[in-house]
Amino acid sequence: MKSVKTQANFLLKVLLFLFVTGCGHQQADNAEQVRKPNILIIYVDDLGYADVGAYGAVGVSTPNVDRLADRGMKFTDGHCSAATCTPSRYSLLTGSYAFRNNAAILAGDAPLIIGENTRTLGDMLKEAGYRTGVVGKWHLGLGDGSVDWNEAITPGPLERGFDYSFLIPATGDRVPCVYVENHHVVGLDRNDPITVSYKKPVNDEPTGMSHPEMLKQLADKQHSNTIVDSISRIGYMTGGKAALWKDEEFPDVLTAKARQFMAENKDNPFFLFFSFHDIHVPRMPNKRFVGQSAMGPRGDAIVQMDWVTGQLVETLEQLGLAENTLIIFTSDNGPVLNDGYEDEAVELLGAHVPAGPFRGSKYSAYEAGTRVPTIACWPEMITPGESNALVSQIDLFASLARLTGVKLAGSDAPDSHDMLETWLGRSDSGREYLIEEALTLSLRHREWKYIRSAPSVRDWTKYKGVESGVSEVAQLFNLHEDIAEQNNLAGEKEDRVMQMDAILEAMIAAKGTRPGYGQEY
Ligand code: NG6
Ligand code: CA
Repeated sequence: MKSVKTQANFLLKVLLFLFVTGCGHQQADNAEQVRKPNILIIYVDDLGYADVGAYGAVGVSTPNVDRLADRGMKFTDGHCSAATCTPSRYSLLTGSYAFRNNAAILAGDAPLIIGENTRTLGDMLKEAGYRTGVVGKWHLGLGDGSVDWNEAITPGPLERGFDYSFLIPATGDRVPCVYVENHHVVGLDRNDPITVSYKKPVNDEPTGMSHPEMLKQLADKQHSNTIVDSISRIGYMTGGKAALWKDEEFPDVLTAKARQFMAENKDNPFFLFFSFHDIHVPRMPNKRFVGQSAMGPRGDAIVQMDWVTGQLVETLEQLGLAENTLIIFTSDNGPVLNDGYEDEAVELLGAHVPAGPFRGSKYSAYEAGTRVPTIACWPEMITPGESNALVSQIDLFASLARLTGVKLAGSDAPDSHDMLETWLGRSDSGREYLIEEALTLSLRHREWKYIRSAPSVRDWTKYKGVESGVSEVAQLFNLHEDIAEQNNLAGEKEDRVMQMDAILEAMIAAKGTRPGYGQEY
């Protein structure tokens, strides 16, 4: 039981906060009266629903993430917007469904896919007076189509709403394997320029294909191009030897950059998008974490991720910012075991079930593709609890706009709904409709899940052990009765299928679905 004093304090804060955030046009002026919270999005890569203790992990323990869940709102129906990385990140940062921009997994030399006239979460929070930074995996493309890694790399995050960036440009398994800080590759020797190609080898150095004996982990064909740090990657690169990263240093390098950003901005409200490489392949945890789980590299990468999460929270505590920082902890897509490297993720899984009670995985149209751990922790303002409301990362844009007193205009965040009350645990009502993007589109409507039929399944899903969820017939599930999507009701509920398909079509055809902009869904 909370003491009367704590309850009174809490009530006072809530009243003050409601006054600040809920008074329409008065917002901007009044917002000055209360210090805006710092906002830290902790974005894990490929983390499944039950890959952390708070959501049922058994093969690994995650005390730091669990502590966030204990102290915050834990959502059981929280979603990234797509079952792969680039589209989810695109939606998180733009509040727009990724299909509107054909956003799909990008090569490491792809141009920036966020257009010049698209306002990002960073832009919006800058307008609210925030200092904005992104540290970690980007995977939204860089440059304008002919990126030269030896010159200023632009446009990138700095041209899209961020004051600071320190990036793994694409993924850990894609070249170029160098960090990019603001506009430049870190530690580049001008006499050893970088060349990157996704089409053909750029030198005659060994590849994973030609020299598997040089590798720490064997890889499939797609991941068997240039070898960097004894790991073969997707794509070819040469040069930049002094700048090449070491995978095992990711946790320390990224944590240090995040710490520095937070410390430098401790007197401003700041927004930090901390974007993990963990637990994506190649899973190369630092030796401090090797053997810390029962599941080999995939589990050890989860332990590493948990440690970094703890470091971020500890930094906030040391800076005296922990109470007034809103932390959103979540993932960019569901779990996958075999994603191209032989790291025994399948063999050492034991009783651990990465997707929890849900069917599918990363890439899949079934729930596990997008239903991911989702925690909102803000000690000053959120009362700890659990919520079953349907929430999506796509709504963070509009929700944080209201939180910080920014009015969305015109085509900003076209699919983002203001769900602030739900994110803060003050309302139980979730999204009425939500599109889930995978190899096909699905529509959630309360307990209903409709998966649109699509013609073909890609071959790679088979060898990865991924259930794509794509079928040549429509699928309809009642998630209240059938959480594991086993019983396709499409045949017996044709009316509902037609209705949901029509709504999905209308949502696709609309220029947006945000209330006040486009067709409201
Ligand atoms: C795929 C890679 C996979 C991973 C993924 C991106 C295959 C055969 N290969 O092309 O290993 O890199 O892209 O993952 O699937 S994501 O989390 O960034 O979307
Ligand atoms: Ca991912």
